Amino acid sequence: MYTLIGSPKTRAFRVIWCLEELGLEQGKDYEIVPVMPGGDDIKNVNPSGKVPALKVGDDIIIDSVAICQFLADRHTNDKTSLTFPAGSIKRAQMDSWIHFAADEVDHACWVWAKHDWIYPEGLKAENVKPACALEFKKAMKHLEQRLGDNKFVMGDKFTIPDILLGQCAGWATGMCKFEIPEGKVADYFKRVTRRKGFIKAIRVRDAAK
Ligand SMILES: N[C@@H](CCC(=O)N[C@@H](CS)C(=O)NCC(=O)O)C(=O)O
Repeated sequence: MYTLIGSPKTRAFRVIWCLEELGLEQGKDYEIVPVMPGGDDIKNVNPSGKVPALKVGDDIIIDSVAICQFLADRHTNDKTSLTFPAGSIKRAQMDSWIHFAADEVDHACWVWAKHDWIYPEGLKAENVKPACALEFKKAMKHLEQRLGDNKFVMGDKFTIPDILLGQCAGWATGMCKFEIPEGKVADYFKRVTRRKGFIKAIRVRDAAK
């Protein structure tokens, strides 16, 4: 039984989506300790107080991307796979998409959030939010170019970066009010968020405290 530490309203949601895509079930295969950042439950396992973390037996894995990579590697089988073998070109290309999601998309949304509601008044800087909107717009252009006519970022196969990008798109539209360009990019996000795994993860999120 895995223990996911972190409220499903945080980046822990990515991990829930990943678990559900892999066919793992809450209560049977994983449980959630739905805490917000900074409390003792998380500080006891991660000094920064950031969520999520995953408890695997006596071990702890910190960081949503590392957790998703671990789960995808461990639970790949004939029916389900969210990744490619380590050392393959496909794996390196998938990893490149993961860094794109983290550096260009997550970053724009997260810095926006810091300068909107996370930092205290004295630390919020003028013009940072419009700069983040610009960075996001550029990232969406790059996404459109790299995606081409593919169904998912790695082609026909749905993989971890699709989870990261799909979750960030929720922040972008819901929290930051950034625009998702119509056409290939909007269609891609619709495809990703219509998946059964996403719908199940939303149910888990909404049922959590
Ligand atoms: N790269 C980390 C980032 C973790 C992170 O920043 N989580 C947020 C919640 S979504 C948090 O705990 N923030 C508290 C803080 O920045 O102090 C990951 O993907 O897990």
